[in-house]
Amino acid sequence: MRAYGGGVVTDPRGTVLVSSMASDSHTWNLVYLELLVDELGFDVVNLGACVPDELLESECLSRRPTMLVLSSVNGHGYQDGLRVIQRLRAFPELRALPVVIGGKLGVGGPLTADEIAQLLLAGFDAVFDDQQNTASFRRFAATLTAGAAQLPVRVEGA
Ligand code: B12
Repeated sequence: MRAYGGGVVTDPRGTVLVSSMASDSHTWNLVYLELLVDELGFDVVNLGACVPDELLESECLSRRPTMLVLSSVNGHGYQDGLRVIQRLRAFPELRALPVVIGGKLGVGGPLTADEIAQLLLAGFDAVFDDQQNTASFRRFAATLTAGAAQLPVRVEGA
């Protein structure tokens, strides 16, 4: 719950999950993102560092967040991200969930255009490699509506 100019609003823009992935133990990137997302008016649940894929999946399924923000800075974000997004998108309930990834995603400096395209093709809605400032992330977050990710999803074969 937070106060806005005299009024009190409960869960105004929904909950955003902020998380690292299994291989990454860095934490200040997550603290930074938690503050940034909070400033944008969302409630934030920060899952922390070295989050196993299974925990990420169960948290998304149980909390049904407005967005999942993945951060990685150890250089393995590209590989971790490809694996994680394919696992998440395999759940029909999570196919429409906005999922973004950012940080220092490759071991050789910024990702190539081809690598970014692979992440998008695998299911990410946006990729924020370190060359960008936060303006593009803020613009993306501004387009989100609480509950949008919970619209009914067509289950193939149903
Ligand atoms: C502190 C630190 C550590 C600490 C972490 C302690 C902790 N509790 O966090 C320790 C010593 C544990 C560590 C370990 C390692 N580290 Co380290 N570490 C750093 C260091 C010095 C600072 C990181 C930091 O806290 N920055 C402050 C936070 C606020 O900023 P940030 O992490 O840069 O994130 C910013 C952006 O990336 C962006 N961002 C991040 N995520 C996202 C997500 C979205 C959606 C958006 C929009 C933006 C965004 O926003 C943030 C603010 O601008 C950096 C070097 C540096 N000066 O940056 C190396 C660095 C990240 N580490 C590095 C490496 C290689 C490692 C190790 C692999 C070293 C090793 N051989 O063991 C291990 C990996 C451990 C693991 N399993 O992950 C490399 C990664 C290189 C790469 N990506 O190719 C770096 C860059 C050092 C370097 N120049 O080589 N590290």
